[in-house]
Amino acid sequence: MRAEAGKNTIREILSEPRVWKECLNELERKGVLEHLVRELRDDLEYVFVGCGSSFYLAQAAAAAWSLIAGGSARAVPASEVVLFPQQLPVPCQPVLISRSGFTSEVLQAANYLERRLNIRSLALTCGTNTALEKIATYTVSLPAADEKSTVMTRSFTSMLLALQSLAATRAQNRRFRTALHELSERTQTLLPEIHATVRSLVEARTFADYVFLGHGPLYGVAQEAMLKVMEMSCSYGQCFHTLEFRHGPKAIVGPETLITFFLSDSGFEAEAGVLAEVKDLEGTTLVVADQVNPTVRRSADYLVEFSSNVPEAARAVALPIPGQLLGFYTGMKKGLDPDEPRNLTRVVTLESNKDGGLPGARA
Ligand code: F1P
Repeated sequence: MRAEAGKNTIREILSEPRVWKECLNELERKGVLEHLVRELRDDLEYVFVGCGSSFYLAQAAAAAWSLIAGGSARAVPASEVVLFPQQLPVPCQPVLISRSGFTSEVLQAANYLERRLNIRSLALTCGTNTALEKIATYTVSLPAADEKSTVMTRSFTSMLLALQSLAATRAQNRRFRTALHELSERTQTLLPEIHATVRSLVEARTFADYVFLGHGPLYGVAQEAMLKVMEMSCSYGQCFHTLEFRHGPKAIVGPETLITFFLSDSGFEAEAGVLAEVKDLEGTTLVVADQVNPTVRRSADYLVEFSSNVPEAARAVALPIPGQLLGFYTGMKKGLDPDEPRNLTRVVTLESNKDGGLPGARA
């Protein structure tokens, strides 16, 4: 294994709270969000679009958007926009998310929305001079959150943070925008403890497979945690809405399966019921929450408790960190290099077909 294995990825994960603050300050200094609130439609359904981690980010953002700004919102993989455009609500307010700004499916979706449907879209990226910004009507870029690594970590949380701040700006909720700054400070303080908890979990135990559970904005967070473990450690991961786990997937529970619960406020009691059942079946549990009660504490083999005291939706920005660290240290333990994940490239670009669309896609 490279002597420098994982150097970039761990540095980028541990920089997240500082980078969040940098991004928020930059957005506020330039008045970017206030301008967008004036330009974007507020009477249409928001459709968040992305691929891979950026799709899971879109899922978390869509759920948080409804909680913070009200109104309906959904997340759609960019490939679905291209292959099944009929499912899109038209008109809508699209938000296209892509760290690189060069992912082919996202570019295809942007072209379809802007040039076929004549819809003005917002692009959110960490790149500069990207292909995406040449298509989208509006672009927000967060270069401070970009990564050298293939896998997305701080770009995921920083772009989610920006979208939450946009939602709070639209809702004229100054308290929420302040809470996002407080979350950055709280997470900075807690980071060494989170780091130590996850590192000791991986050093102490080896698991056959991984399950991640969450509801609301934390479902997208659970999806992303699953992807981090798959990408960085080549392990088998699955993700479900927490209460959905009872409807069949619970059959796989055993000591060799690590089941991570991202506990919400809104669903806390119901989610804690699933946690108790998993413990009764001798599953191994990692609980990630803001605050827990003694019953949940007893059912948590491993516990990350943020005690952030910020609104529930805002915490979705910080809760991905334990999942990122779990993927990182599991990969390192297996002798892999998280900076160079197997089979992956940093950007997925596809040759267009003769009509300029995705290979195999009808024009
Ligand atoms: C999204 C993405 C990542 C994945 C890998 C390839 O890219 O699919 O989610 O981890 O890095 O790219 P982007 O559209 O956000 O640049």
